Amino acid sequence: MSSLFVTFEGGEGAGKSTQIALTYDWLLCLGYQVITTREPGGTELGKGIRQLLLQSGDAVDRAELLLFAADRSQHVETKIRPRLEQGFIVLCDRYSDSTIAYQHYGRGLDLDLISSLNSIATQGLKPDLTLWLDLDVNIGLDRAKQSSGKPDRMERLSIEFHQRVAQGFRELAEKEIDRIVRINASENIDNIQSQIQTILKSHLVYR
Ligand code: T5A
Repeated sequence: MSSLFVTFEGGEGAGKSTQIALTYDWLLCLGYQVITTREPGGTELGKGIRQLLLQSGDAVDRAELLLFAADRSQHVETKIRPRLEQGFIVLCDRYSDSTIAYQHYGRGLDLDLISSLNSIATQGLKPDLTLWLDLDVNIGLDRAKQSSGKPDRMERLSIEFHQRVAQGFRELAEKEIDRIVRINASENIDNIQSQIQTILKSHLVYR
């Protein structure tokens, strides 16, 4: 069975975790070997980094960028790549597109710097498919607030920051039309899942 690396991207509260869980169950029922994982926090080391990134308030922008890169480096080498080599389908909640959207478009850090760090951290591993859950920023932030109760460090940033992030995902999707597929995330949960299954079926057949 051939491997497939699928990333889920989008703004806060876009529904990625919800859809990853449903996609995992569906693929498992179809008999595929599949794992779910996330960034930041997909490894033991990453869990500590996640805590620093989302709960501590004092990382400057470059320190934040380096922490996301460290998390990704550990994640790719110890979890994602080994599972892909074993033929698994890997469903990953956020990956390098999030760094471009949040740290470049959102924070304003240099794109070349981010691209270099992404290459170091991923060692060239790109997703086969990226599902971009596109949702109005205000709706997403409301949903995230309702589900978690207490907003994390990133969710507390200004609406303008989150609008820039959304613009980042839009531009990335325009540039990478062969890899990034837009999903209308304002639909209900079942409709979104059926859009995702339709897209994935063509990838599974194709492989
Ligand atoms: N980050 C990450 C960077 O800045 N740079 C990077 O390089 C990386 C990798 C991660 C933070 O780090 C930043 C981005 C983030 O700010 P996180 O906690 O993982 O933090 O944040 P999110 O990925 O945004 O996780 P959320 O849980 O907030 O959002 P999800 O997973 O997109 O949404 P989900 O599925 O949890 O749904 C949220 C709520 O909405 C409901 C759910 O039931 C839930 O209550 N919901 C719906 N309601 C109505 N209709 C639907 N269709 C719904 N779908 C879900």
